[in-house]
Amino acid sequence: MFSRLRFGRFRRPLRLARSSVVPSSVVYFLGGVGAATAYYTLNRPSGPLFVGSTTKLEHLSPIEYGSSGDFDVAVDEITQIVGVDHVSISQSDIEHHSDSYYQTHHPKPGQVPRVVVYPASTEEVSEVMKVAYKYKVPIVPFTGGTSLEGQFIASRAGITLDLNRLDKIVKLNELDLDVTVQPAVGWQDLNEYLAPYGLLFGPDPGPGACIGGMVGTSCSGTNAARYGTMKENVLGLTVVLADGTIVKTKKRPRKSSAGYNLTGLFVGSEGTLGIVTEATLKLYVKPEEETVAVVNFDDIQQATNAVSDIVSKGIQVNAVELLDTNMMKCINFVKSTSKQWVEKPTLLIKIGGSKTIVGELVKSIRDITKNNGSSQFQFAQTEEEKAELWSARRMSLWSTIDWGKKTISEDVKVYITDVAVPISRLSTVIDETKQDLDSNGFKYTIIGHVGDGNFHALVLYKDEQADEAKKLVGRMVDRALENDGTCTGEHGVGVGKRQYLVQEVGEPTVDTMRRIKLALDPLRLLNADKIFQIDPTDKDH
Ligand SMILES: Cc1cc2nc3c(=O)[nH]c(=O)nc-3n(C[C@H](O)[C@H](O)[C@H](O)COP(=O)(O)OP(=O)(O)OC[C@H]3O[C@@H](n4cnc5c(N)ncnc54)[C@H](O)[C@@H]3O)c2cc1C
Ligand SMILES: *[C@@H]1O[C@H](CO)[C@@H](O)[C@H](O)[C@H]1NC(C)=O
Ligand SMILES: CC(=O)N[C@H]1CO[C@H](CO)[C@@H](O)[C@@H]1O
Repeated sequence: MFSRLRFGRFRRPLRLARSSVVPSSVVYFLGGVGAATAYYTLNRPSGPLFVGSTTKLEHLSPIEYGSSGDFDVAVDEITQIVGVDHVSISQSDIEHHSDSYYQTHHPKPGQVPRVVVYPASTEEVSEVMKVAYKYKVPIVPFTGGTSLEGQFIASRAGITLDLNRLDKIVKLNELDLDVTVQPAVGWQDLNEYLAPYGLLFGPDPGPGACIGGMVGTSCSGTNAARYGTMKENVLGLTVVLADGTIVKTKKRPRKSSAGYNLTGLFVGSEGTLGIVTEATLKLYVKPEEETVAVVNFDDIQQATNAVSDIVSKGIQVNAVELLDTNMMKCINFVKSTSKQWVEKPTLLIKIGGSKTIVGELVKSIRDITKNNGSSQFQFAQTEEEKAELWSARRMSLWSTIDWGKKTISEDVKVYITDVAVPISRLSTVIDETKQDLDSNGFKYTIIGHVGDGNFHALVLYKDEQADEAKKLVGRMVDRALENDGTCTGEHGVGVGKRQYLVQEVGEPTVDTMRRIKLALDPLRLLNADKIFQIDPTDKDH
């Protein structure tokens, strides 16, 4: 009933047991002075940690981090590493790293970082993690803070590692169409830097998002229809693991069959497996011409049918965004653009390529949308109008909130949903969702990256409607899953969608993820409680 395994860089035995002779909790202790060694003793009935292929939640015992004395010593040692100016306990820093208005999941009282640390290099991050590992201090990595599912909540009130000093573009390889950057480079700044070279980087999530967090959530945005999501755009990563080990997943080849795809493992891991300190990204040549068509329909079904048709005919658009009637009303209402728009379901379609290709594409798209009942097909007339149009789309969340504040109440809340389904199912799912929202009296807007079958209902609600809103979101997820979809197309799981992940992929799959988590982060230090539960006492649903 007893097995011995070896693990970790210290090559000390990992002891596993399931007899009732040992105490009932996982016992961690330091083997020798400063040696960061973990002994696990488990006596949970269903078996120890590294027996079998997966790790169920009930196999684990409650997490035990270092004492508050250990924490203080750790902060002292970390201060030696990064310098006193780069360790903060100021109220504004703590708040900035605790929550944001538009997250769908907010921290509970006490779920705030005790200290915010700003390292300056991969080596410093590694040294900091060695200390964190030694004293068992929980760590949350942070870059732009724009994630939406509670991904950066300091659920264990430890250290938040803000990577904003790692903001350099390391190397552009123009001929190879790739660039290596540090994690705090923002996607907008990166595109500004690339513009003079005639190049671009595809993924375009929330304004202010940075590469580190974008790798974290495997984000996408309006451009995914053409350039793919973060998953398709990362060639290699430098990652600091929980014990401070630095790994580089790949060099820069476009393809490789060399071993496990560790790059793919870290993309979308939400800071739970390692800290990204460098990323090599794929770039694209900017299209010679790009134009934006604005197409109105009488109902949303026609619009989604048209998109389905465009996609199934293999017509390459650079982006295709759906805005429902409410969203168009809202843009007009808050005057986010100087122009007034037709208040009908609208597709914004970005069409790009060489001059001749654009001409051809426009013709096909005009035909398809017309055959599917479009009532109007217009182009953005000028560069400014084009820019304004996309900014209206980009501002849609804030416009919706603004609309809610002015028409519902100053302290209105917004629930941002993110389901994605195969494109042929999109109209049904949107339709049923709208009916559900309307019949329950919610105000909302819908925007969608419909080329990818992904849409967001931005549901406005008052505090007293919170439970009802949650149930509604649950039904929306059920609907997406029944239609072979996912609970999150691009925002990730965080804390908010953990139960939906289980519903979507099943227990054995989540248990496999949990095994990978424990293999790389045995002390459960890195962004604890995100994506799935790692502590049986965590009942937060
Ligand atoms: C107005 C608005 C619009 C948005 N639109 C979109 C959209 O269209 N598409 C989309 O996909 N998303 C969208 N988002 C969500 C958000 O922008 C993305 O989730 C983005 O990827 C988060 O990046 P960030 O730098 O803000 O990450 P953060 O919020 O700082 O972190 C996100 C996660 O990554 C982890 N992390 C951060 N840095 C690192 C690192 N160096 N190494 C390892 N892990 C790390 C964090 O611990 C956390 O789990 C939107 C958000 C807003 C507010
Ligand atoms: C590995 O994963 C990355 C990131 O998800 C992806 O871009 C790449 O294509 C994958 N590589 C291989 C060889 O599968
Ligand atoms: C539902 C519908 O009217 N779909 C039509 C969209 O347009 C294409 C032609 O481009 C038709 O084949 C579809 O029937």
